Amino acid sequence: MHVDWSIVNAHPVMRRESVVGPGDRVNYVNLPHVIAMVGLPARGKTYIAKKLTRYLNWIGITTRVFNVGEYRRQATEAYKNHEFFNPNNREAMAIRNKCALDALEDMCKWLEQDGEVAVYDATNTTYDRRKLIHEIVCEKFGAKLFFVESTCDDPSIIEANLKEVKVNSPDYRNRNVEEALSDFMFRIEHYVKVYQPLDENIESNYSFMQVYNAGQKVFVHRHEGHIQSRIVYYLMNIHIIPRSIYLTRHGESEFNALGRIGGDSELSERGWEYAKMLAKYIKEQQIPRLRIWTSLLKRTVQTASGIIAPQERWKALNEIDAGICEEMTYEEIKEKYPQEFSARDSDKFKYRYPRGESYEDLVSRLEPVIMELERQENVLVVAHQAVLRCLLAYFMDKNSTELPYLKIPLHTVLKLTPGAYGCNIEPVSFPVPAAETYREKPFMPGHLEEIFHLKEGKELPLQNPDVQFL
Ligand code: BKS
Ligand code: F6P
Repeated sequence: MHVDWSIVNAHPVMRRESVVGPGDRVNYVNLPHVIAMVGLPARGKTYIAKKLTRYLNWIGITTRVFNVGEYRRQATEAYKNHEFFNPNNREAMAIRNKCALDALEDMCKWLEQDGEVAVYDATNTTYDRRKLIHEIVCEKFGAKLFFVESTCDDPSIIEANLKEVKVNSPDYRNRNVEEALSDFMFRIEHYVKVYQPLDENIESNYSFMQVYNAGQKVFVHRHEGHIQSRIVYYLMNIHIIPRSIYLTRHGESEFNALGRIGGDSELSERGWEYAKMLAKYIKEQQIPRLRIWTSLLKRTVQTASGIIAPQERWKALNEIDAGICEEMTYEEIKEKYPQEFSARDSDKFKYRYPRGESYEDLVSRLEPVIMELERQENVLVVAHQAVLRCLLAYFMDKNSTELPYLKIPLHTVLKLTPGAYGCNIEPVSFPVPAAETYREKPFMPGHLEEIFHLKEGKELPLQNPDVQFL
């Protein structure tokens, strides 16, 4: 196959000057990484690629998927049938090879500019193909390469995959389910004929991991460095058992009503009202093996106190530490520390309260919570506004600019149900009024809206029950 080597003449080793200031997050990625998927169709490669990418972006590593199937759909007319994937179809093979190389080229270009990790989502099922990837990615481009192979012989998992994602593929837009399934089975057969699983003897110099039956067994060969071990650890912890994760803030606290941030106040009367309704709702739902997680603060413990289910307390779920601004209103912060107040508006994700935390700090503190949530089945997390923004950003794939402004109203449960390629979110609002604690990003840093001007003892206005979750 002809390869245009000019695309891969950059030297990423030399290009990255990392300047780390005090309090900056350490940059774990000094060489760009390529994660190349391996496996037959319908083995969850795209699932792993997307999910892993969402995780790495959330922990602050700039990651992107390059899906060769999408290149193929761009490069060809509407898909006809599995004959396109017949290895003896020379015309189609030329198109497929070109798409594979185009995606590799774009991937290297992206890694050269701003990317840290690229996930190369294709079948990559032959020794030759992996050798080519290794030559381009490692020898020519100088990036690190890690193959992730998914093998699966559990018919029920494969069937779930075919029915959840393959029949909905753009390739089968105008086909019925039976046609799509039968064509896809033939498509898999074309790959089975030429499939060469990763081999620790033949490909002994590659770094790779193999996952059998969605994590029943894992094999790791020559893994190298921090990122690769994080990836192995992450993939060892995920599962595909259907479940839901319920997120809620505590009921309205005394401080919420007064517009004060942080602290450890008790629930207000309305907060207790919510706690009762929440317990009733959870009881009615009859969620199997439900576990309840709260923070160590009184307001979350009180909110969960009426729920009959095993409970765990996590210090990691405590609200963002506002340092010298703890227990103040936004108005007081603006008066006492005007520069701090507007600095926070300028970069809310990175801004760290003096002697306190930033949202970025929160994400690191919550990483073990996310990992444990991945391991669990049904869980209700009772936590706080800033903490839940971080958790929701992980599940809904929101970036660090959107994250600190996500809307998490009081007295609302967000029911998250993981699907094939992302989470479904269903807000459940409860008819108990509560203070409006949401402050939008102002048009000018440091500007404080009228509703937050609270004279002695005055309370915050109430949330508008109609426009709660957007
Ligand atoms: C819809 N899926 O191993 Cl660590 C349904 N299908 C199922 N074989 C999937 C994806 C979308 C996910 C996995 C998998 C699969 C067939 C598979 C999977 C693979 C590895 C890991 C976790 C899940
Ligand atoms: O106002 C309630 C609260 O949970 C405070 O304890 C916390 O400091 C704040 O929300 C976080 O929200 P924001 O980052 O928007 O100030």
